Amino acid sequence: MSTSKLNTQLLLQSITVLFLIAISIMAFSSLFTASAVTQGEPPCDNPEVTVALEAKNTKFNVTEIKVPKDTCIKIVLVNKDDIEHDITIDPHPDDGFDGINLDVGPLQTNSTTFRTPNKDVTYDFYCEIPGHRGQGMEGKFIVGKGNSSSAPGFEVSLSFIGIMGLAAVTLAMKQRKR
Ligand SMILES: [Cu+2]
Repeated sequence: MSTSKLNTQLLLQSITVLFLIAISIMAFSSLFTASAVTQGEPPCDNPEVTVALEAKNTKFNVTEIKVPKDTCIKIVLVNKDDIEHDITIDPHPDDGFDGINLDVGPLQTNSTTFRTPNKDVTYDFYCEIPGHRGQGMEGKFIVGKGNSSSAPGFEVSLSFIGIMGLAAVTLAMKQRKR
């Protein structure tokens, strides 16, 4: 084998190894990002977006709330009924989201603040007073672009590429030693 051919081969091997290392780092950093989100969102003091809702005749006046992700939200619930209502969003620990549970007495107004998860996702919101959800007191709480089926698949495939990359690097190293 001539020297130039050997050099080209070595260069190609080096490029391949660097490329695989880069992909592995990308995949692993995405795993770290995902685990950082599970730490739980801190409460927020300075709402950037206010969402006002009305409860009347055991109905919410909206069935869809759209909010940006990783944003401090103030939610205001105005109760026009002479019975108690609330607005509940279940906790989603995987997203670092603690959920909300805001009670509002008859003909009262109440508010709370919370930070949305840093993720495009859709949750349900509802009134947890027995029977109210069944009467239609529910809706969709859409964060960012809402649920997208491609995002988790992309992360999984990226991790897969990372693992395969590491395997390829290990193989290349072993072959070099021969
Ligand atoms: Cu209710």
